[in-house]
Amino acid sequence: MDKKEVVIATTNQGKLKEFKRMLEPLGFKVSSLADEKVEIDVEETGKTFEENSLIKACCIHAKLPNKIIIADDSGLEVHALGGFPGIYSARFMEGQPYPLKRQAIIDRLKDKEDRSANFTSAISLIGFDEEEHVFVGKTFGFIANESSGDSGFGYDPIFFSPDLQKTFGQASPEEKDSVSHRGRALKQLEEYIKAHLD
Ligand code: ITT
Repeated sequence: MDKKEVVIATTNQGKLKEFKRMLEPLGFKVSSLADEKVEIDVEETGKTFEENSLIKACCIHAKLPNKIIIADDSGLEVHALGGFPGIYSARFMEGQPYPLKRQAIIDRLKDKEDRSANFTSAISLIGFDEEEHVFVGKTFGFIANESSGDSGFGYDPIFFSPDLQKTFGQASPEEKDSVSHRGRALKQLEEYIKAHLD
């Protein structure tokens, strides 16, 4: 098995784009569920990012047992809202467009002083060796008063990153990857893979 050929178990095109642009320059051959002709709706029954990430990776690994699977479960945690939407970031106001979902978060913070938030990404790796692995990355910031920028996806335009001094929506792909939750989790995955290539 080529240990640098991986399948990204996501239906989220924003995530897929980020995985491709971070992994391909490192010499990985990245394929999507569409490339592998896998169509499956995985039910996220876990209570944490780590659990849901492993559920997704395991489900896809059952369909593609000879492949290395990478899955991501991630979300925005707003501290004044007790970590909401968290693992429900995709399911919150499901079916509504992101501009409305972003505005709903801003509205919920109307009377709150604390606008701090973080993104978390739990990335699973299954099929690389005998073990199941989960790598967790976080990035801290604040919920802006309004959406800015149209780069990235999801909640990026309302997430102000103090590291970048702009929202993720205003950041270039390279800037976002250098400080993002997904970039940080992926760094750990990359280090694990590099240390275990035989
Ligand atoms: P898959 O399960 O198929 O991977 P999904 O979008 O349903 O796709 P999640 O359950 O992990 O995935 O939900 C993640 C949500 O968290 C995502 O849809 C966004 O709303 C938000 N999110 C995660 N990472 C983000 C990022 O880098 N920028 C903006 N929003 C992000």
